[in-house]
Amino acid sequence: MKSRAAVAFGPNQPLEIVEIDVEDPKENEVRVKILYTSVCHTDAFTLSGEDPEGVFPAILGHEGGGIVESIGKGVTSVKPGDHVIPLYTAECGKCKFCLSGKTNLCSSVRESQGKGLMPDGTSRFSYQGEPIYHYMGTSTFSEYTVVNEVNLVKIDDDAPLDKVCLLGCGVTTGLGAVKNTAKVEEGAVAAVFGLGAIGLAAVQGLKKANAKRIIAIDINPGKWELAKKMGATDFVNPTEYDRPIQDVIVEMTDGGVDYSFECIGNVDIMRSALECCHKGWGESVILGVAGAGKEIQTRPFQLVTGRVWRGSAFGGVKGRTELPGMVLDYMNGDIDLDSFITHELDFKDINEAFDLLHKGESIRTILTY
Ligand code: NAD
Ligand code: DAO
Ligand code: ZN
Repeated sequence: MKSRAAVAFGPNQPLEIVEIDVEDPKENEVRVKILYTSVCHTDAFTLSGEDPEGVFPAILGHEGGGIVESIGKGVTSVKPGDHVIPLYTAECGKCKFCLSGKTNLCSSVRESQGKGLMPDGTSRFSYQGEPIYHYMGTSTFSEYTVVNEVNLVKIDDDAPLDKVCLLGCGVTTGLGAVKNTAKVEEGAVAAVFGLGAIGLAAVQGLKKANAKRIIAIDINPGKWELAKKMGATDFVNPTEYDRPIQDVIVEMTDGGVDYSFECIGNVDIMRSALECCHKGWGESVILGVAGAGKEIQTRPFQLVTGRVWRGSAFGGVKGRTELPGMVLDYMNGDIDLDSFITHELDFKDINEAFDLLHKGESIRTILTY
């Protein structure tokens, strides 16, 4: 079938809206009509050419919501007409990882997904007869996309897809990092570095966990207002200090925070986030995705003296199991998604959504097909 898509033909080029061909779903695959998508910093990161797994031409996009159009042989968990959210973190429920009870990473389609292909080693997308790569198992920047059944979760039919599409990445990641990865307890003192959607969701998660103090750190003070609305209690702009920001935070907190979250993708700030943690028990969670070849550094003594460094992908959330409940939490008012939506645009203006993110003017832009 024909589909409108925003194709990334090469790194650092604007996306081009073209009409592509989308094949029928094969065995264990589902074709989804995407109704809404938003743009996450990870899409911008891959488009920049810094992503070691980035391949071109590709159809990016991993925060979306839509309706099942057709299913391939063997698909049992969804049917045409179901409302769904694509998942870049698959959940097969059967692999060693899914059965471990220790991680949300699933190995079932990992290899092909990382290559921008479906498990049979081919793509379902083409333009003028040439294949176009998939992205993160989701490719929500196409009106019709094909995903593996394990990369899809059915949600409540009454949930507004133009809002709950945000649970496909950023908000779930921040909330989950606090609840599942750090397991923050009541009364904790925490610092969040970077107040985009991921960091703001971490702030929201900390508020839900009844953290006593939530220190919000960003070089863009335009982010304070939303951070405050989400529950931040203190605001720090690193550009106002001429000494390491970890020293500032350690002083503010009588020795350091119990938990910190790096939500930027900057390896220097990852170090600051670790080193602002309290000796003996402070834990730092890396959420930001750093560029190809970047490495983190600290003195081993920081770990010897009890600080812990962790990382979190999709907030440790198992999408097919947990997302339906999070959608209901939004519908019941227990999760705020609306505050993240700073802009709404037509899908054809997708490059403007990238510009808004780069300029720090948006948190999330909802694009309507
Ligand atoms: P964003 O661009 O909207 O937000 C980043 C924020 O960091 C901005 O507010 C910016 O002003 C701030 N910032 C930049 N440099 C800073 C510095 N030196 N000190 C303090 N603040 C600084 O991005 P986003 O969509 O919220 O994504 C954030 C990061 O999380 C990205 O690296 C993205 O790839 C990653 N991510 C990870 C996961 C995961 O599962 N781990 C999921 C989604 C996104
Ligand atoms: O299973 O080996 C693996 C890799 C899974 C990739 C997880 C990526 C998480 C961070 C990327 C942010 C996506 C928006
Ligand atoms: Zn994302």
